[in-house]
Amino acid sequence: MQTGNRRTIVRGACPHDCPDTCAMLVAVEDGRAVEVRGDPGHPVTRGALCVKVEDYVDRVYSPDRVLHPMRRVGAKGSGRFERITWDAALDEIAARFRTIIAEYGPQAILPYSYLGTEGLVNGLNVGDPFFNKLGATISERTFCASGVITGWLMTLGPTTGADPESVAQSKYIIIWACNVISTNLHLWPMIAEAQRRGAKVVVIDPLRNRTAARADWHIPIRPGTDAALALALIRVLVSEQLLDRDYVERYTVGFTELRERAAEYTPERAAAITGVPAADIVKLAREYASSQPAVIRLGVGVERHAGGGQAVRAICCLPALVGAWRRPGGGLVGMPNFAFPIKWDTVTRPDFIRPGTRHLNQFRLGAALNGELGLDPPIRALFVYNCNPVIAVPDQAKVLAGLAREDLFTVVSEHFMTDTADFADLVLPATTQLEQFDLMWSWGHMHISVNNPAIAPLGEAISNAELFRRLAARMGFDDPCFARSDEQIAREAIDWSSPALEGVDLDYLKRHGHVRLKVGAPESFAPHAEGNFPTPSGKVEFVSSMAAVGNFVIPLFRQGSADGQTCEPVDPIPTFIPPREAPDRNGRFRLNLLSPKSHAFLNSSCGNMARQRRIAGEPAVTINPTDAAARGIVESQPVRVFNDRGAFAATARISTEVQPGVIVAPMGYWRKFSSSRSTVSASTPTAFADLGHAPTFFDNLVEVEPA
Ligand SMILES: Nc1nc2c(c(=O)[nH]1)N[C@H]1C(S)=C(S)[C@@H](COP(=O)(O)OP(=O)(O)OC[C@H]3O[C@@H](n4cnc5c(=O)[nH]c(N)nc54)[C@H](O)[C@@H]3O)O[C@H]1N2
Ligand SMILES: Nc1nc2c(c(=O)[nH]1)N[C@H]1C(S)=C(S)[C@@H](COP(=O)(O)OP(=O)(O)OC[C@H]3O[C@@H](n4cnc5c(=O)[nH]c(N)nc54)[C@H](O)[C@@H]3O)O[C@H]1N2
Ligand code: SF4
Ligand SMILES: [Mo]
Repeated sequence: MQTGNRRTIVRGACPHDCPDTCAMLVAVEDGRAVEVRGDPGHPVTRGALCVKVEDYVDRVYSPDRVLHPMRRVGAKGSGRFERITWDAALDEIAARFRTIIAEYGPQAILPYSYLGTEGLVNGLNVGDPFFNKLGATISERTFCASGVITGWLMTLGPTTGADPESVAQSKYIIIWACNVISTNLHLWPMIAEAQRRGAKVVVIDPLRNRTAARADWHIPIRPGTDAALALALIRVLVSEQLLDRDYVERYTVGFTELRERAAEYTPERAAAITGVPAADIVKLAREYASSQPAVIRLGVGVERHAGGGQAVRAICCLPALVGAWRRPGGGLVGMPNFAFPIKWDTVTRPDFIRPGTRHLNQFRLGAALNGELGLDPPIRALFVYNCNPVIAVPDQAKVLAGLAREDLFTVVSEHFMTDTADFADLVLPATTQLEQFDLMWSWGHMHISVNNPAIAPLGEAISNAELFRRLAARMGFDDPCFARSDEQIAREAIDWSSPALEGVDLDYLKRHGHVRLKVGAPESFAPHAEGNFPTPSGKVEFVSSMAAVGNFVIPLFRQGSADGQTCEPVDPIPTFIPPREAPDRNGRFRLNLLSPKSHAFLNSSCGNMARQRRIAGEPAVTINPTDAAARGIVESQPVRVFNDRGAFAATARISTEVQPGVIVAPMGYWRKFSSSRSTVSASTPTAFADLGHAPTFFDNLVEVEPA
C-alpha cells in the first residue's frame, strides 16, 4: 500500500499468543517503522490495538534488543556476554550437539518452545522438524488450554462452537473464568453491543476483575469448584423442567447418566462447595434457560485446578440442555481455531520421529534438570525459543537451580535478555513481527491473516524459520523440508483447497492482509442448530465415548506416537473433583493464590517495557480486608507470599475484589526487576489437572506475611 511519497503502509498481524490476532497497519518511512495501528477494515480488530501492542514500534527499536549472537562470559545467570559471529554461534551449537549425541544420544537434547509468536511460519512448532530429525526428546507442551480443549473434544468434538462475532445477537452471556477486557479485548465491543440491546452479562469468577466490574451480575465462586456449580445448574434445569427436551432427545447421548450424576448436587450442597448461594444457583439456571440464545465464553481459569477438565466437560453440557445451539449467538464461544484448515503435520513433521522417542512435559523442567526424574540419558542441552520458562513454568526455584548447572548447554533465541536468556551459554537474536513474514491463524475469531515484513531485520536478527534452516544445514540435514522458504512453509501449512478458503490464496492474502474464512456469515452461524457434532456419535456426548481411551494429550501439544501417554482412567460422566490444595483452617497455608494474566503484559512479554511496567505498577497481591487484618497487613505494605515451593515479594492491595481465602497476583512480571529475585511461579505447583496434562497453576495454597 502506498500513501504519499515517503510513507508506505504494510499489512501485518499481531504475533502474540492472544485470541484477538489483530490486523495491523505498519507505517514505514525511509525503511523505518514509525507507527503501528489496528486495521479499521478488520471486523474484529476494528482499528484498535491494545495497551500491549499499540507502541510495538518501541519494542522493535528498543535499545535493549538482542541484535547479535552472544556467548556467555560470566557465571550462569550473571547476564554477562560477549558478541560473537553467527558462524561461531552455529559452529558451537553443532559441535556441542554432536559431542552430546556421541556421548549420550540425541535424547539428551531438549527443545523448549511455546507461543512467543503464534504464526505458522515462526511459531510453536517451527523447530519441530529439526528436533524430530535430530532425535531429541519431544516436549509435551500443555501450558495452555490443554484441559479446555480435551474437555471440549470429549463433549462436543472438534467444533468451532459459536462464532465470537455472533455474540452481539446473544440474549444472555456468561463469561466463565475469562477476563475478556484484558485478555480478549476485541470480544468486548460485541458483548457490550448485546448488553445495549438488553442482554444480561454474567461473570463467574472468584475475582471481581475488570470484566466483572462491567457485568450485570458477578458471581464470585470458590476456586476450583466450577464443576459443582455446573452440575447443580443441570439439576435445577431438570427438576424445574427448563430443558429443551426435543434438542436433548435428538442431539445428545447419556442424558439419563448425566441427570443421575447431577442429582447429587442440590443447590444447597453446591452452595456449600462453591460459596455461591443456593438461591443464586436457581436464579442463574432459570435465567440461562429462558433467555435464548444464551452463550458461554469459557476462559482458561477453570482448567487450572485438579478437576478442571471435568469442570469444562460439565460446562460444555449446558448449552445442549437448553437448546442454546439452535440459534446464532447461542452455545459456547471458545474454539474458532478448529475452523482453520491447517495441515499441522507439514509444520511439525511427526514422520521424522524415531519410534520410541521419549516425551517430557514442560512443567517437569525443574525436576528434569535437577536429576529428579531419573532420566536416562539426562538432559545435557536445552534449546529455548518463543518461550520464557523462568517466568512461565511452575517451581521456579528448581528451574533456576537446573539452569545454573555448569554442565548444561543452553541456547536461547530471543528479542530481549529475559530471565531465561540470562542463563544461556549462547543467546541468538530473533526478529520481531515487523521484520519477518508469517501467516496467522486465530483462536479468537475466524479470520486468517498474513504478516508482511515491514522493515529489514535489525542488526543480525533472524527469524525462527531462518534459524532452523541454518541449523539444519550445519547438521547436514538434506531433506527438502529444511530448505523451504518462509512462503513455502506458509503455502504447505494450509489446505488451500478447503471450502473455507474458496477463492483465497497466499498472494491474495499478502495483498489484502486478512480474510474471513468461508464458513457463513456471523448473523447466520449456527453450526449445531440441528446437532451435527463432530463426536464419534455425532451428538453432544454427556457420557463421553472418548473417555474409554483414558486421559490423553492432543497431538498438537504432544507429537508422535501414544508411547508413554499416561492414559489414567477418566470418568465418562462429568464429575466434581475437589481442589488438590483445598484451604484448611488449621493448615499452614490458608490462602488460594490465583496468578492470572496481567492487563499490560502479554504473559511475560512487555514485562521489561517501561510504558507497560508503568501501567502494570509494581507486583501486587490483592487480599480481602478480613484476611489482611488477620495477618496484620495494611494497604501498600510490602509482603512476602510463600509456601513450601518458594516465595516472592509483592505489595499488599487490600480489596473486596477477592473473597476471603482467595488472593490474586498476576503473572508476567520479570524476576530481575523483583526485590525477591522471584515471581509468582516460585509458588505454583507442577502437578497436572485431571485432563490433558493441563497445569494446576491456580490450585495453589500460600500464606502471606508482612515483609
Ligand atoms: N492482557 C493480556 N492478555 C492476554 C494474555 C496476557 O498475558 N495478558 N495472555 C493470553 C493467553 S496465553 C491466554 S491463555 C489468555 C487467557 O485469558 P483468560 O482465559 O482470561 O485467563 P486468565 O486471565 O488467566 O484467567 C481468567 C480468569 O479466571 C479466573 N479464575 C481462576 N480460577 C478460577 C476458577 O476456579 N473458577 C472460575 N470460574 N474462574 C477462575 C481468574 O480470576 C481470572 O479472572 O489470555 C491471552 N491474552
Ligand atoms: N502462574 C502462571 N503461569 C503461567 C500462566 C498463568 O496464568 N499463571 N499462563 C500460562 C500460559 S496460558 C501460557 S500461554 C504460558 C506462556 O508462556 P510463554 O510462551 O513462555 O510466554 P512469554 O512469557 O510471553 O514468553 C515468550 C517469549 O518469546 C519471545 N519471542 C517472541 N517472539 C519471538 C520470536 O519470533 N522468536 C523468538 N526466538 N522468540 C520470540 C518473547 O520475547 C518472550 O520472551 O505461560 C503459562 N504460565
Ligand atoms: S495482544 Fe491481542 S489485543 Fe493486543 S494487539 Fe495483539 S492480538 Fe490485538
Ligand atoms: Mo495461554
